Amino acid sequence: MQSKTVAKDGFNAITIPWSVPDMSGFKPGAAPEFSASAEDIASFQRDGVVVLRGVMTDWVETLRAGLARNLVSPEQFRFPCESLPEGTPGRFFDSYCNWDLIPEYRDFALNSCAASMAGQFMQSSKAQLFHEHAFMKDPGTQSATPWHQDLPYYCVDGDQTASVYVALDHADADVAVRFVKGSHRTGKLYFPRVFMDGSSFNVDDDTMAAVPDIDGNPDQYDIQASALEPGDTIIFNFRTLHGTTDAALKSTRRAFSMRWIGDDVTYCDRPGETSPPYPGIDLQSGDAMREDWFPVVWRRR
Ligand SMILES: O=C(O)CCC(=O)C(=O)O
Ligand SMILES: [Fe+2]
Repeated sequence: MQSKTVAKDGFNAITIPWSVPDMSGFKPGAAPEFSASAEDIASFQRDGVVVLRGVMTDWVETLRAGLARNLVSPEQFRFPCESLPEGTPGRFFDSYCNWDLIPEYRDFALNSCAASMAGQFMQSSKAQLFHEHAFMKDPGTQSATPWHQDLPYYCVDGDQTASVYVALDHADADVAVRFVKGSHRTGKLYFPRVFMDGSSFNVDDDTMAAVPDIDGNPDQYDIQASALEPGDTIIFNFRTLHGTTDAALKSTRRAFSMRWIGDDVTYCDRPGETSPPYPGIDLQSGDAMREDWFPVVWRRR
């Protein structure tokens, strides 16, 4: 049976240290180029989210194999986290910052059209790889992914951001990740939350507030929720609010999210610990993100 790896602090456990990615063998410009439609780019800019059906179908098996490797020995990879209290039905596993350790993730990062996709949707001249985040919920799980924005967890600021989220299983609309359309444009940032119980952290950051009660006031929010099939891909801004309900999962739900940063993104020295933490990054707020740690995978031609 798979043993549970409970991170020391609930999450963000440094099991193995961060190291500068080895980019040997990477050929800039060799990955296939995505061709985003003007209409989809406009939707993404307006809503902070766009769903592209079936565009990563060819990568589903590769990413599933990578996640399987991650799950065989979670402690051999970075930031393994179990987000269900002991005795709760199901399993909610996630892990991040392993693209340089898991060959299948690396293959996707460097050889798929994901970087060009992110670059085009961000309307950026380049796409820099920030990190990746893999998720798995087992059948029977009845635990919401709490509504959150990703930016408040991160040591970056800017508007040209995109996660390329690839669904690796079918998910009914009631258990798939949902988005608040337009929430990336309000200028508001909300405290990051622990997935285990939804509690806020870094609450002494006076630039942020608690995430509002979105499910209690559905009329006030334009919520996008739709069923997903393996290979369906969601592009969303790091500021876009997203989360799930706590409806029981009937089947396994795996997903792979790759985080990309564009031209206007700079380092942001947040008051509390960020997730991921990047000890030794040696940057000041406003500095460009260093390209040796966060490689430029795509440049506009
Ligand atoms: O799939 C989920 O439940 C959460 C995904 C998420 O929060 C993300 O990709 O940033
Ligand atoms: Fe998220």
